Amino acid sequence: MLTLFNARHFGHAPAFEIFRGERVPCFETPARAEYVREQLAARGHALREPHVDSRAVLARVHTPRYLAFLEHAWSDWEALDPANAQRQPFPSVWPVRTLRSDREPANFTARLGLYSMDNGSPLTAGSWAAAKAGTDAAASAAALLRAGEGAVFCCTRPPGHHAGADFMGGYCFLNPAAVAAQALREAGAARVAVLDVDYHHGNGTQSIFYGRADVLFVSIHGDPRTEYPFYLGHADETGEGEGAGFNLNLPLPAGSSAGAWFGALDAACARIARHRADALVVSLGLDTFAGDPISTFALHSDDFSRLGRRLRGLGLPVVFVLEGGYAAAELGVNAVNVIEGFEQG
Ligand code: SP5
Ligand code: ZN
Repeated sequence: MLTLFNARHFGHAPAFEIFRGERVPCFETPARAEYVREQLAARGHALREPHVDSRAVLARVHTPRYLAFLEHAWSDWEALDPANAQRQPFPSVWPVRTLRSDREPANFTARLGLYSMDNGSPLTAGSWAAAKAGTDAAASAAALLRAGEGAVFCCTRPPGHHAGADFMGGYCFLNPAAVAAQALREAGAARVAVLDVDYHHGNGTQSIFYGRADVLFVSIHGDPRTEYPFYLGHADETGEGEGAGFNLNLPLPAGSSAGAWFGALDAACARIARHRADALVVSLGLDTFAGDPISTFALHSDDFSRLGRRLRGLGLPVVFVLEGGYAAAELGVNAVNVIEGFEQG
């Protein structure tokens, strides 16, 4: 399968994240994309560089003030204190209920909190460039589908599906899956479906399209009562306004088996078929793998081939976007199993 590789991903290499108040090594590492690249090369898949600048479509997915903040966040941070070049900024204050989010404070940490849903998304000097190259890959994939390509895989990091119109979170800064869906719409697809198979609910993507009927969002994920991102992803979230009926959440209890997961996939595929979509975007998180260090589902490597085959059965052009998956050494095999399962149909 034609793969767009985000070569800027390496610039996003945070030194640590915060877990239970302690500094721990990041789960979301550069090695992840490198394992996928190695496996793609070993199994004969061609890699290309993204060729489309996503700037225009990016501004229709994310807000201008969030994009301006993110693009300049690192230089603003460094300008506060030269020693900050060696420090990772983390938010410590957030505008929760009753506090105002319409006014952007001048204080850097207050701005970081305004634009963050958690303190789990470490920002580094190269984060903007890496995330932007990821949305460039997504826009490029949409252009390739318009030109007649049947499927394109975006091998990119950091991931994106937790990033909303104006916030980062869950290791995500910009949302390439949302950019791919929006770019496909602008390239002439009347209806697009987004299927999110990451272990975690794609709260950012859901929120971006929640009021729209042209982009259906379907997600299979760990029940938010116990699993991140906790505050979105319930079955009663079905869309609002014109988007009513165009959001389908299929939460599964932590610890669910592969059998239960593929049952939910059948329901997801039935809803996508009913949408009569012209194209599909798959948020391809592989943290449903039994060996994932932060998740609790039980898919094995051959289940990912089965996932690819099942998606091919929809008969749609597809943009695959890499999302989560933290068993890094197995990530390449699992991702390429989806790709080849799809190709072999
Ligand atoms: C894209 C994506 O998969 N983001 C996931 C973000 C999850 N952030 C919360 C991580 C909390 C780690 N919990 C570890 C529990 C180990 N028992
Ligand atoms: Zn995830």
